[in-house]
Amino acid sequence: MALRTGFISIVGRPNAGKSTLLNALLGQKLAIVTHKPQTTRTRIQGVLELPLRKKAKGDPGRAMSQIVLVDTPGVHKPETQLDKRMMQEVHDALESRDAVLFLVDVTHRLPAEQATGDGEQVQEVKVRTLGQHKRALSKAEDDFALQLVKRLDCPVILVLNKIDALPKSALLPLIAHWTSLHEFAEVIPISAKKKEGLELLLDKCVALMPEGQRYFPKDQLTDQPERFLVAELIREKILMLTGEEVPYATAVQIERYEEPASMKKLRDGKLPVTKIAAAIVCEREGQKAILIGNQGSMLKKIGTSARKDIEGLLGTRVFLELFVKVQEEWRASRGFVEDLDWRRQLEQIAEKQQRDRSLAEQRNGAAEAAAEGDGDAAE
Ligand SMILES: Nc1nc2c(ncn2[C@@H]2O[C@H](COP(=O)(O)OP(=O)(O)OP(=O)(O)O)[C@@H](O)[C@H]2O)c(=O)[nH]1
Ligand SMILES: [Mg+2]
Repeated sequence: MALRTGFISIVGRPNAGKSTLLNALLGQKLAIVTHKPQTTRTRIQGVLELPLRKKAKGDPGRAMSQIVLVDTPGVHKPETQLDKRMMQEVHDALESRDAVLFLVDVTHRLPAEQATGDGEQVQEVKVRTLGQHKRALSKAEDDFALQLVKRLDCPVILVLNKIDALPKSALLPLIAHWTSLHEFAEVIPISAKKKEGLELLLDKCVALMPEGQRYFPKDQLTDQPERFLVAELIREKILMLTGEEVPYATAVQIERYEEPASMKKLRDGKLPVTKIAAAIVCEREGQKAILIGNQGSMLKKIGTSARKDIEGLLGTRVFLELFVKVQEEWRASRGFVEDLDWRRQLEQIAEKQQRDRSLAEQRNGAAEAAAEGDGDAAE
């Protein structure tokens, strides 16, 4: 059987479990995951190599394949420049793809609570009204996300996620509901967290891929350089450790990234060291105070837990230096938001390296010319 290759974008509302699914399919943590919505801000590509599974009794087999999975930010109505950038990332991921996984969090549509007795009536009515309001909001957000996939001309698989948190009897009405709204290529219930239903999902994905050549070398996991994965790990800790507006008003920029010259252990048996300095950018002095914490306690917590994860990722020891900067209303600044994009930062790093190289060449050239001049004078 020939190799099947293609791009599959994972889209859905914030918090649906898109990044959890990407990590589960890859068997490695590539995207950060938190319980807060709008965790992912850029599209993240993960390269999945699947070996051939031969036909057997009751198993049609599976072709050898390379699937490029693309995790995206949650679909939401944009308010700030940052939101617009996030939605642009979703649109970009939908441009170049062979199939799409539309991920739905099944726990969003649990039936309304039932009133239990006279004594609790007032309380129940209140709760129910709030529930109804939430559900109306939720429906508007579902519709908004669905509109995006309705426009696509590629197969869309409906992936009902978090079935571990739903009574089995609630699944069928949900499937009926969603399939009445759109003609999906397949409907697959899964639990990304518990890794249930993933093999079936992969079988369906591979079947939809065209035959072709690999897009990435066999052993490449992602197109995202380590320094940006590091920035994301720091942002994950901020999302987990701070509340209210702070996580949303925060960005992380790597200011210095020095890899060890060799990955060999040092003479004292210790692992080599990667030196990293990162700026945590927030919008207000109040947020800065929260991020630093009492006598630097919060910054220390963020640093310690991020460092552990980064050491695991890089396989070296890590010296991590964090500082907090205020950049007022950065989320409203198009230029700043664009500068945060790692693809753009990579370009800037490459341009700087090119400038440094030409400067060095010019300097060398001038030094050689001066040396030749000296030589001429001496002759
Ligand atoms: N119970 C349960 N929880 C899940 C499952 N998949 C994801 N979650 C949880 O849902 C929350 C959101 O997961 P993410 O993977 O960050 O969701 P996302 O869709 O990437 O979210 P954004 O990046 O904000 O759009 C986390 O708390 C996950 O642990 C699942 O299968 N079952
Ligand atoms: Mg995510």
